[in-house]
Amino acid sequence: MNYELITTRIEGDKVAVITLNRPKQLNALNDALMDELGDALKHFDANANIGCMVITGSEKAFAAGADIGAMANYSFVDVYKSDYISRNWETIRSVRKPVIAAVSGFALGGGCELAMMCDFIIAADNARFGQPEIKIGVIPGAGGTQRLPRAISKSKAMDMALTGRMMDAAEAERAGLVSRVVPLANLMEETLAAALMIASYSQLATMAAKESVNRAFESSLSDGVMFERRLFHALFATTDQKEGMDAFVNKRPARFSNL
Ligand code: DAK
Repeated sequence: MNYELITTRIEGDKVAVITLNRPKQLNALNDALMDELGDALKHFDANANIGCMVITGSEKAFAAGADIGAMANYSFVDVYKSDYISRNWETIRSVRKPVIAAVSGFALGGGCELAMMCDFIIAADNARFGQPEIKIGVIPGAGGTQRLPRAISKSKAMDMALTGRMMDAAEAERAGLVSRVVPLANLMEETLAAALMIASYSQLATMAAKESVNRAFESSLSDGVMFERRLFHALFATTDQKEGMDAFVNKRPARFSNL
């Protein structure tokens, strides 16, 4: 896979790591980068060996937002008629395998929104999150005003979107935006440990867990619980359920086949 604005690698046969790679622009997200990211995500999602993906950036920036220079001269007609960058930004939402964001440095604007589109965020202690679009005369455009209030409450989301201030890693963890904060030096080690653990389980179960948690944001509690119940029932039709439970009963490690 030949990319110019991202790099990819496989860890432990089962985890794909995608690194955003526009360091001089603090990984500002342009159309070409989002095309490459979408392509890599689709490729790894379709790879039967891969059980989990990680998206990361540099120590200084996960991503400092959508590329402001590229957007600066667009008119309403340009962005509305072309459905400005919805096409490649939405790809991550169609990925069925778990995706972890490993965030160090700035995750601002579209960078914060990209991290929130991942299934969970592990943050380095130098991470800083924000939706500063208000400072450049616009508002978040990739779900920031919708995912932030779900993640951190209306009050904090309003504070972030209206003042454009940044939130440090400790505040992000307190607010529930990130699942854990780790020292910068340990970010990849801790993220890979989590990703390898996820990838060691049955892909059928991890995909079902992801689908079911995501349903919580789209349905009533009773509909969501019913959705979960049916997926839970369905997993009893899999070889991996028999293997996982037999392994537990017989005190041996499970060997999942994704069947
Ligand atoms: N775009 C383009 N270039 C950027 C950039 C960005 N978002 N952020 C930083 N850079 C560039 C800087 O211009 C600078 O380039 P040179 O001058 O060296 O050529 C280089 O990266 C280093 O930046 P600084 O010199 O500014 O570095 P500092 O450490 O002093 O400051 C900073 C770091 C992150 C605080 C600062 O760079 C900054 O405030 N950056 C802008 C952050 C921002 O406003 N982000 C939000 C952008 S709007 C949508 C999807 C997404 C979006 C909209 C719609 N759809 C699907 C429809 C998203 C919109 C946004 O994200």
